[in-house]
This record gives sequence, C-alpha cells and structure tokens, in this order.
Amino acid sequence: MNKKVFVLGGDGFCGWPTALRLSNEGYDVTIIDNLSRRKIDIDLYCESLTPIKPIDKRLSRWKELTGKVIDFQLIDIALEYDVFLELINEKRPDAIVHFAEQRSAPYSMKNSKTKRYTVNNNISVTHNVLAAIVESGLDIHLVHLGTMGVYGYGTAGISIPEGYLNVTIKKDGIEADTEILYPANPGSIYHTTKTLDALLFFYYNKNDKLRITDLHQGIVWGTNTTETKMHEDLVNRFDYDGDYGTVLNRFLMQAAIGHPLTIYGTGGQTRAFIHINNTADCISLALQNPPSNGERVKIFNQATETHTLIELAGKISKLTNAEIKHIDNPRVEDAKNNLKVDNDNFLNVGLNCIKLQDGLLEEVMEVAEKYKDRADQSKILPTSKWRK
Ligand code: NAD
Ligand code: USQ
Repeated sequence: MNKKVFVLGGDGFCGWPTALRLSNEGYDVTIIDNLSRRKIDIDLYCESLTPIKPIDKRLSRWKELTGKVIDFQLIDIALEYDVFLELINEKRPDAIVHFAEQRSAPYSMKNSKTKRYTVNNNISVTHNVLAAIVESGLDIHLVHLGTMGVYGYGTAGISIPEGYLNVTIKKDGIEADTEILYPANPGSIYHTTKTLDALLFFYYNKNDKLRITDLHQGIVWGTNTTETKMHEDLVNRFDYDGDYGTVLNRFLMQAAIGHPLTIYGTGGQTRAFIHINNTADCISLALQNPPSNGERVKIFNQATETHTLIELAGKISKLTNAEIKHIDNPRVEDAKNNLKVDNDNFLNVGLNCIKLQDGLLEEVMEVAEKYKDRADQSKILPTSKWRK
C-alpha cells in the first residue's frame, strides 16, 4: 500500500510543487489548506504574477495528466482542531509535511493586526499539529519547514551547524560540556514564530517521543518544478510584491519588466538560497530518512548556497543591463554580514544541489516576461517598515 502523507499548506508556493512531487513518487497525498494565502492577496490588492488556478482545477488537471488523485481538505488548522484530528484518525497518515504558516516577514511587521495574526496562526497551527499527533496515538513522522532566519545571520565566523551546538558552560568555577540548540536570533515577528516552533518540537520530542524533522530552509527562488511544468494549469505561484516577493525572484521579475533592482540598504546582507526544485527534493529525502523512535529532533539546513544581495543584483544586471537602485532599508537588520551554512545532512542522503546558473535565472525571467502584463508596478516598492 502507498504511504500516506498530509501536506499542510499544499496550495502555497513551496507546498504545491511538493505535493505534486510526492504524488508523482507514489505517495497517497492529502492537501490541507485554508486558502488564507489567496485571501491575503485579496486584502493586499495583489496577485501572483503567474495566473494560478483554483485548487480544484489544479487537482483535476493533475488527475487527468497522471491518473493520480490528490485529496483536498479545506481546514483552518489553527482554528479547527477537532476537524483536523478527525481527519488524522480517519486517514492515519504515515507522515505530515507542515508548510502551513504565514511566511512573509514584511507582512508580519506591517502593524499590530498582522503581527498578532502571524503569531496566533503560526503557533496555533504548529501546536495543534503536535497535540493532534499525540492525541491520535499514531506514529506519524512530522516534517516542518523552518527557516535559516532562526539562527540570525551572524555566525561569529563559524559555519552554522545543523541545529545543535556543543558548548562549554563556565560559571561559579565549574565548567560543563553540553549540547544546546543553536541560539535563536530572529529578525522579524515571522522569524520569531519559527524559533517558537523549534521549542515546541524540542518539548514534544522530549516528552512524547514524537518523530520530528525541522528543515531550516533558506530563501526559495525559481517558479516551476518538473511537475508544475507539465501543464499551464499546474503553474506555481510567483510573488513579486513588497510583502511576499522574495529577493532573488523579485530581482529577476524586476529585470524582466524593466524596473530597477531594489536593493535595501547596502546590499552587503548575505543570505542562504535554494531552488524550488530542490525544495521538493529535500522534502522527499526528509521523508525517506525519518528519525528513529527516541531520536532527538532531526534538524537539517535546507540551503544550497549563500550570496550577498549586491552580488546577486550584479549578476542579474550583467545578464540584462538592469539598473540597480539602493533604497532606504525598511528593515532592522545588519547592513553587512558573513554567512556560511553546513548542509551535510542533505548532501549525505543524496541531495543533488541545483546552484544559481544563468540558464535557470533566465528561465525565471522568461516566466516573468510571459506574464509581465499582469504585474502591478505600484506593488513593487516595500511599504512595511520594521520601525515606524
Ligand atoms: P505560502 O504562503 O505560499 O504557503 C503557505 C500555505 O499555508 C498557504 O497556501 C496558506 O493558505 C496555508 N496556510 C497558512 N495558514 C494556514 C492555516 N491556519 N490552516 C491551513 N492552511 C494554512 O508560503 P511558502 O512560501 O510556500 O512557504 C511554506 C513554508 O515554508 C512556510 O512555513 C515558510 O515559513 C517556509 N519557508 C519558505 C521560504 C520561501 O522562500 N518561500 C523559505 C524558507 C522557509
Ligand atoms: N531585500 C532587498 N530587496 C528586495 C527584497 C528584499 O534588498 O527587494 C533584502 C531584505 O532586506 C533581506 C533579504 O533581501 O536582507 C532577504 O529578504 P527576503 O524578503 O527575500 O527574505 P526574508 O524576509 O528573509 O524571508 C524569506 C521568506 C521566509 C523564509 C526566509 C528564509 O519569505 O518565509 O523563512 O526567506 S531566510 O531568509 O533564510 O530566513
């Protein structure tokens, strides 16, 4: 019998291509999503650059192309605990992949309403999932999408380890060696929810022996994957606006429509990146390599390379002659940082890293070029500020 997997947030940018990948690999997939991301687009008067189809159309096209059925359940996991638990008891999944959070740092910093929503939503979803797994009594492997931002982006010169750090504590003349979670250092309310998630995992793993993998993912770039390219109706979302658009995809879209590349501040910020095809690869690998019973939370750094923003803008400008524009940084963050990241856990289980290369950058620009008439230029500049 095929393994059953729930994909929470499976209508989103990372969740949709991952759900298709897992279905293609033979998993029996159920997507659970409350479609809140689509509703936030309405609130922000903005849309994905790519014309994403409604979820029922997406799934019927997938079935027609592959013969594979993906079930969809419209559930708000933060608010509908009992419905979610009932579904777990009914379907008895082997694994749950958890993408279902409000994931934009700028959106989380807009105002007290969006701060409160982000905290309430993200922490409630994560805690409800953990409590439901315990209440079901089933042995379910939970794979969660965390973020590189839980570590902050300062490294004290070392390469950031995968979650844990061996330290020597010195106090009152006593020295003791111990292992700790790498110190949390979030840079936004959104990133703070991910550090709180990590503590919830630590606790439920210790107390209830839940099997959990937390993936500390870098900034995802690209649009389509092997599966979403199969038909226009399967196209993945492409966020380009000042709240949800992430830096590399924004630069590529800006180059394609003739908008200057918007570097916030100096561009000396270094960040970790991963291509969307590799996101789906990593989830598949994480599912194939679960922690054993009693093992501590498995933490993988899910990133394939690091770059400064100025380096990325320079590369794209060289390819396209796009103008580079430095604008006042709306965020509170270091103007410049070094960042090195260990990713041996994924390399050791066979991840084939897709690195930034001209062909792939051009592919994203082609997508942006194709849909440039859908771009609303008034949504490009950032409007959310970290300090008012
Ligand atoms: P997204 O907003 O496109 O997708 C999230 C999905 O979760 C949406 O479809 C949304 O409707 C759903 N959702 C949110 N709250 C829910 C709730 N209460 N109940 C049910 N469904 C709910 O975001 P994404 O870019 O696909 O990110 C997915 C995950 O990966 C997030 O947890 C994010 O923090 C993490 N991540 C993303 C990136 C990136 O660059 N996009 C990088 C690192 C980590
Ligand atoms: N930036 C620019 N110009 C832009 C947009 C952003 O210079 O037009 C800068 C930001 O100031 C920041 C960096 O680029 O220094 C990254 O910003 P981003 O919006 O691309 O990424 P971030 O806010 O960190 O969030 C994204 C996802 C989030 C995920 C995180 C991974 O939205 O869900 O957790 O990347 S990480 O950054 O590794 O923590």
